[in-house]
Amino acid sequence: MQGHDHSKMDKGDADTKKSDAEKMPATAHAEMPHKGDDDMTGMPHGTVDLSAATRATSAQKFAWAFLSLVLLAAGLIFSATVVNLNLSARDVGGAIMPPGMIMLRDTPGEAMRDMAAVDPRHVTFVAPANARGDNDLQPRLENAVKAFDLTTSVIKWNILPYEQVMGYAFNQQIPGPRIRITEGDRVRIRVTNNLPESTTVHWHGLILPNQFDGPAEITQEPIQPGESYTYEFFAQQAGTFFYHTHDHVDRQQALGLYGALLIDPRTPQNIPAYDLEYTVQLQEWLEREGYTFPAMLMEGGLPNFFTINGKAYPSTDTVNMQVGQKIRIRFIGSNNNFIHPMHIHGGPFTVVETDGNVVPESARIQKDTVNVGPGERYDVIWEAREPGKWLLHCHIPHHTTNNNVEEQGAGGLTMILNVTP
Ligand SMILES: [Cu+2]
Repeated sequence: MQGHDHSKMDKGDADTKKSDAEKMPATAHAEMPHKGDDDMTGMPHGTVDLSAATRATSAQKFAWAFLSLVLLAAGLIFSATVVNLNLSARDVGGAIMPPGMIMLRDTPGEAMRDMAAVDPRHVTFVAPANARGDNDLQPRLENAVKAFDLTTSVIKWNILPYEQVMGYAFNQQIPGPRIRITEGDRVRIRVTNNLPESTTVHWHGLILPNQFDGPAEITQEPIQPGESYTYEFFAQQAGTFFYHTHDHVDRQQALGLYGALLIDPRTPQNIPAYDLEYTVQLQEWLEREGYTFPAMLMEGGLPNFFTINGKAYPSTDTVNMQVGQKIRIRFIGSNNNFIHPMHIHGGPFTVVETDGNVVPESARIQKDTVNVGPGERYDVIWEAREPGKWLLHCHIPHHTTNNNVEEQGAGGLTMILNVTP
């Protein structure tokens, strides 16, 4: 078509258009005789063949292929300097990582699995929105041994009416059920693991045979999914203790695997009298876009929700008291990451027990704030001196917010001691 007479072509075009307009089928025009139709291509008249002009030469094709390969190689080399390309789908397939997690080329798949979100497909129970944790667990008597059953599983749990997390739970509640025994009891606790990963249980602070202490791979084989392990010991202490996972603790305890273990003394202890008691178990949570990640002090792992006994304020309990009454608060450091300076408004309390040990009268101190570090317990007795709503809360203000928002004056690690005259 090169060298085609444009005036002729234009004329032909005009003819064709005219013919089309005069009800000729569009396909028919190729057969139409055209005056002066002298091109050698056999192309329908009026069509311009530009293929020769746009067709790539071999040299051009080679250049593009070479450039593509160079860019691909550069991309791979750059990626290999930044991320770990050795990871396979078997290592981290399906893992959802927290936003902000730093994943460099030396980040192993195990670290990613450790920080990954709870897989929603592993949830086997949805707790009612108003369910509470820390319920009394009743023992069976087996030849004078108090026998308890604990079962781990993945559940959905409301920390607020509108905020549902996916947690690891003992007996489908967070915190796990309260085990309350008496000094001198022999206890047998059968732990069945229904988690997607292995676990164990540690009896924090107790004097017991080493094989029942719980550290995975150190004193026992981890309890594999679907398997059980029975712990048995004699309670020779009294006080406030707790139990928690001791296998991948940074993940599992941060997702809810802990519970109170209270041992009452066989004979009265030398601590001041009190009228009520309340146990406070602390936890940090990381919940983003419907996924629950184990909160931890790693980039991307910082918590945005905080709970007392599995609930964030304003869903925490309110304790009703009367002026003159005394309450024993048992603070349990079931929190995994932060030291929480727990403060009570309305006057000082007396620290009567630390880590399950009675504070001798001569060493007893009064405070209004006590730092509850991970693993620590503080038993304090607070007297209701004035009527009103007295706050019990963490004194790190971010820990008294829900996803950085205050609701009804507070959030997270806050609860109310409501004192009437
Ligand atoms: Cu705090």
